[in-house]
Amino acid sequence: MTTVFSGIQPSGKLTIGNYLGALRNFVRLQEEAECLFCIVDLHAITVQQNPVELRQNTRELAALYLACGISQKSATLFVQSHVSAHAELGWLLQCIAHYGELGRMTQFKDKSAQKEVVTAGLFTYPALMAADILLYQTDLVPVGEDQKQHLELTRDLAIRFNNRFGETFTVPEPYIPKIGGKIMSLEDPLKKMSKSDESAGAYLSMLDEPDVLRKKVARAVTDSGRDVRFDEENKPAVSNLMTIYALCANVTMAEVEKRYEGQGYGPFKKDLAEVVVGVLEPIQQRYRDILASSELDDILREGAAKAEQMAAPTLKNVKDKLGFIVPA
Ligand code: ATP
Ligand code: LTN
Repeated sequence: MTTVFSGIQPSGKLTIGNYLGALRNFVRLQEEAECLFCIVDLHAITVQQNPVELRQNTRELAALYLACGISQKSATLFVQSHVSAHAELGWLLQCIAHYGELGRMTQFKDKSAQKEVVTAGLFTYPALMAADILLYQTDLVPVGEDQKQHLELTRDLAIRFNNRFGETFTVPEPYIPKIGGKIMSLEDPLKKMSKSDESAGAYLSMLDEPDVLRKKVARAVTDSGRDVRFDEENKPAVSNLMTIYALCANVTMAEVEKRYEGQGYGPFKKDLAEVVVGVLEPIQQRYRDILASSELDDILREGAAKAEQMAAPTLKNVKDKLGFIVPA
């Protein structure tokens, strides 16, 4: 059976980009594969986090996973710091990764660019991500397009380790949706939609109130002209909105173009807001119910226990291959 692993950082409110690029596909994959989904709190602290907020964001992200349809019966949901094998293999892979290749990661370059303080953890971040994935002999990693380079590094580290020490890790494949792999900002269609954008108008948060979603869609930038036509090069803003529409309404791009032919942007944006609200409102309702219940902590405890068991043989094998002795 195929093994799937993915992780999301508890570093703020998720956007519709996180949902369409990643989470939505997690829900689909859990029906057909052995799935592990992780809340990667160790990754979140590569930039400064407020402890009170981190604790809250972690529980909220767990509730959101469940509200989107991740089920304890079909998948293993857990918090990264609950399974110490992640930090442990993370260190071991830091000693396999090269300084130069980590320095070439564009996410590191972007995230360190405007910062006064850059932690060593932000730099070695991809080695920990590789550990997350390789611990479970993962075949498939569903992520957004921005993670492609990290996945390539993960594959390189697996291959390097296997070549040097003998077959140890499965070499994983990325699973990046062709449509929705990179949802763009509502204010600047050349920038990725990001939950850490300083302007809240740039993203649709999964937990924004319906009226806030409607306002943000109404204010989203469009391109010159008035045709609702998919053309990423000449109409990046409208094409991005059409992508969100097509994915939320489950229709093809051709169908979106047909529906709004000759109507201009106004009616399209009005309907887009309703289509988005239609997807997010039921998730928000379930989210509130789950967050208020006590089942969350039980699910995370059971998830960690299961993940720990699954990770143990790989970690043991890696230590053995490296030449560590077993304590007497
Ligand atoms: P930030 O934007 O705050 O830097 P992030 O959203 O990129 O963080 P995560 O929350 O860990 O970081 O991302 C979770 C998943 O969502 C990843 O698989 C990532 O590739 C995907 N993702 C993030 N932003 C988008 C986007 N705009 N479009 C599609 N997928 C995205
Ligand atoms: N680096 C990813 C989050 C992440 C991840 C993972 C994704 C950490 N570990 C393992 C897939 C598999 C991000 O910043 N979005």
